[in-house]
Amino acid sequence: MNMSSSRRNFLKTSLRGTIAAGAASALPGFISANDMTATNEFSGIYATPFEQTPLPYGYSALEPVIDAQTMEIHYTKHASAYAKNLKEAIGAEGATGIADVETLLSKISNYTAKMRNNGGGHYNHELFWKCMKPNAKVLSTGTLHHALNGQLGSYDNFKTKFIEAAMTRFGSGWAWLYVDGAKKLQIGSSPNQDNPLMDVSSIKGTPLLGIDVWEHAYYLKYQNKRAEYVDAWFKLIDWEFVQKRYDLAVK
Ligand code: MN3
Repeated sequence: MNMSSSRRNFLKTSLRGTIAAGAASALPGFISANDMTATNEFSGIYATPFEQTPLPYGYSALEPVIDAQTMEIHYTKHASAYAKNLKEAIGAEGATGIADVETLLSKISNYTAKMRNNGGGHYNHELFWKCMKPNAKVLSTGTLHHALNGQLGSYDNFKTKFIEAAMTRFGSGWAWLYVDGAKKLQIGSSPNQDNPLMDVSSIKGTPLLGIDVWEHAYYLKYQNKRAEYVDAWFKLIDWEFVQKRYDLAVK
């Protein structure tokens, strides 16, 4: 790439960021590029790319809670299809100038059901993989622990409510811990591949932690026993990652 084309690309990228920031900043609880510091950490957490990123661990790493076959099918078939179909919709609907998935979701009402289902599906899975890790530690200190105790009563109360959200979501969907427009912690669920970033969602804010309760996420090992899957899933939560998201969401 010569100097002038690389400068053109730089300007194009900067301009996209500016437009995206302006469009997104009006939504409650949405973290826009305006709020981004210069750190890559921030953009890595709140500027999801349109391509599927590598799974941060092997397919068998989350056993025995999630079996290797489920992980492999989930990542290479389901999640990869969302990313592929999202790319198609972006091309077909002239959305190529949008900087990141968060910005797209904040104005998803302007697009088709294909964009909504696959944009949400791609974002939700990219977040889901990162919310889990092998040998995860429990949350026992820090600002998020403090906020869970202060705003939701206790960690145990948070867990009870989160499980309730996951269990009462009829059919397929997601349960969330998220930060609303007033920077308060909230628990809720969304149908299908919707999430709190979407302008069409009945719950709105910045997701911190999400669990996939589609049957494809657990059926091979747990069959119809969603409650056992959700309860076991708590052992996998990467609280250090969720803590980082929380700190950035409320600052
Ligand atoms: Mn899934």
